[in-house]
Amino acid sequence: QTVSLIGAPTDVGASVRGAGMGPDALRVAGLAQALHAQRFDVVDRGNLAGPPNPWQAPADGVRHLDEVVAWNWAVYGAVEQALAQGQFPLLMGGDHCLAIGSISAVARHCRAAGKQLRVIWLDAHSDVNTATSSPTGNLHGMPVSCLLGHGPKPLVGWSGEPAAITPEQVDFIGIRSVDADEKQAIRDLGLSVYDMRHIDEHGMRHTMTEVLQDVDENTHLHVSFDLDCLDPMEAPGVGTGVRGGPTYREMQLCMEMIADTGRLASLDVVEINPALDVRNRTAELAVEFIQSLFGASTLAR
Ligand code: DIR
Ligand code: MN
Ligand code: MN
Ligand code: MN
Repeated sequence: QTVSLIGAPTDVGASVRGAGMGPDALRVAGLAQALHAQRFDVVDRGNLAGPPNPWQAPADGVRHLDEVVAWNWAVYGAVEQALAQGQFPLLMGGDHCLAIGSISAVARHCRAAGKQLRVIWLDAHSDVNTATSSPTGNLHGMPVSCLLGHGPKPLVGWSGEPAAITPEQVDFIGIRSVDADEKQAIRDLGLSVYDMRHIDEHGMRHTMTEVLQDVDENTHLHVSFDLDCLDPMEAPGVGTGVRGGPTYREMQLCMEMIADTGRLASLDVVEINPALDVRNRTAELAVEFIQSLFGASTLAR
């Protein structure tokens, strides 16, 4: 299959600058070459264009709404086009607000193709704030709400339905930072949050077995991979790191178990911040995990 690399170099959804350099960090870390070595065809579509970061304070509870809409619209179009061409869209962010456009396009595609969409959200944060609940106003903390139909109006309904996904379609892994009102939202919506305590108690293997148990031939698996999911000891190049994340080995197992389903069909790799990184280590780490997601294993050919 052909993997379509889509660069979205922006940090408009964040309040720490630098994630806009993520796409080039992944290129420099050899993402295309790594996938090519795994015998995938790779097309790098280059970077999407969008507005600069105006660096303004939040208005009505959200920062940079117009810019976030513009960037997501570009992402939506590129992901939609890749899927229409039968390619695998790999979004290189950019901050996590870009998952709104990416997953909205995937949801629309799945409905047209009669596929069952499942989203795996790998993150330290639950990203289910709204304009009223958010303590920061940053839209990278709200993409899940937007996808569930509860975001600011201009960011909702892009999939062609009021909500791109329902709460049953998303599982969160690695969570350890949830704002006060997000806790209530998680309960009210009935979201499946496998937090770090769950992973501590049950292990990554059991956790992923639960998450993947009803994936079948008709499933389209989308992974939305926020690099701050990892422990900051492993991945220092992120804007909002939280200690106590999965180890390198735990995350590798998570990726390998997803790969084993054979159903991974689209991917976001977001929140790499080269301005805070150590010799591009976080992008290099991301490339290793992406290789595992695409089926690399120590002993299999
Ligand atoms: C925080 C941080 N919960 C917020 N969110 C982040 O701003 O809503 N998400 N960093 O990745
Ligand atoms: Mn996130
Ligand atoms: Mn995060
Ligand atoms: Mn369990």
